[in-house]
Amino acid sequence: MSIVTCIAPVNIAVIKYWGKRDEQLILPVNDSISASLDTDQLCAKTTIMASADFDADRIWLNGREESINNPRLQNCLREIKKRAQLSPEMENWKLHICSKNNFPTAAGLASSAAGYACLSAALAKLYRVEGDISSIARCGSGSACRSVYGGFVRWYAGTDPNGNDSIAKQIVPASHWPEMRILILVVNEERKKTSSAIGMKNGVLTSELLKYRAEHCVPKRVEEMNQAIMTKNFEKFAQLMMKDSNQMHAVCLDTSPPCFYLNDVSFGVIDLIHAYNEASNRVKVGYTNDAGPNTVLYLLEKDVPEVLGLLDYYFPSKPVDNVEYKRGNPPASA
Ligand code: 2P0
Repeated sequence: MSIVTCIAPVNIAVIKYWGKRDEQLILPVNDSISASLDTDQLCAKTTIMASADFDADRIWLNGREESINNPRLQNCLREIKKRAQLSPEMENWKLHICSKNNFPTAAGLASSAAGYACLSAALAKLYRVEGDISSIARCGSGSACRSVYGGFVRWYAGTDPNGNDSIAKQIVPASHWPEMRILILVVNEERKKTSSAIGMKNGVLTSELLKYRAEHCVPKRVEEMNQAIMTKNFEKFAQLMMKDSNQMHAVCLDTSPPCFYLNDVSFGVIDLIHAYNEASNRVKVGYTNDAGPNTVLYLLEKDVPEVLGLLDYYFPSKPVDNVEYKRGNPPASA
């Protein structure tokens, strides 16, 4: 029997992926950029056992058996086998796949990104596939291709209809900007009403703003963000991130039917951050929202105590099931 284990990080986009140019191949309409969180805090862990003695392929997610016929999972398996030099032994393998997240579902983080990145890395190790595996992770979930790398990562949309150039590359490792901190504010633990896949699909079909954003806004913004990261220009970084997050949610409103991911608390946090930055006469904190109400803050380590105090004053927290609450100790660092 062959056994491999891998871990992969959660990533939080600072320039958002929103919209596919090809639903089947999971090819995006625009480039995106994210930071991967430290894997010692938030990650997916996947173990794969391969043996000719198993009766069938099987998969367990967080201890529960799921269908192995999930089309996205099958896409990853097919892609890896296409790239592998299959030995006669490998040809006969059946796989038992166990994947676990070390973060609570209550944190509202997309588990599919870390999960599919991890699955792809583990499959690559098992089948001895070398080279970039971000395109394999992408076949599972678009944002998963960014979780293949640590630090700041850019997913290039590419132009090839087959998606050969739609891959992720690391911009810089986390060590480039060690002062960067990420706070995840758990506003609501409920599952979102509209999945991001449906929200994006409806957006591509109905939103003119989505098309405008992809063609006229993101290409320039993504270059500026790249530069802000390279030069560690926090103010520029935060401004671009906030603008891009708000534009993604404007696209969601411009979609028919519209998708509402933010709630009153998310808007309250956004208002507070703008008021705080204005009172500070500089941009000390940036925020971003994915397809849900939980707001993610990016800030520098030296500003963490003050910002936590501010949040505690305006949004006194109540204990959340399963969430380890670390006051004065940021939950994640890039
Ligand atoms: C992102 N999101 O860039 C954006 C911002 C959510 C908001 O990528 O259909 O789960 O699997 O490709 O990757 C969530 O979308 O969608 C996402 P699929 P995915 O992080």
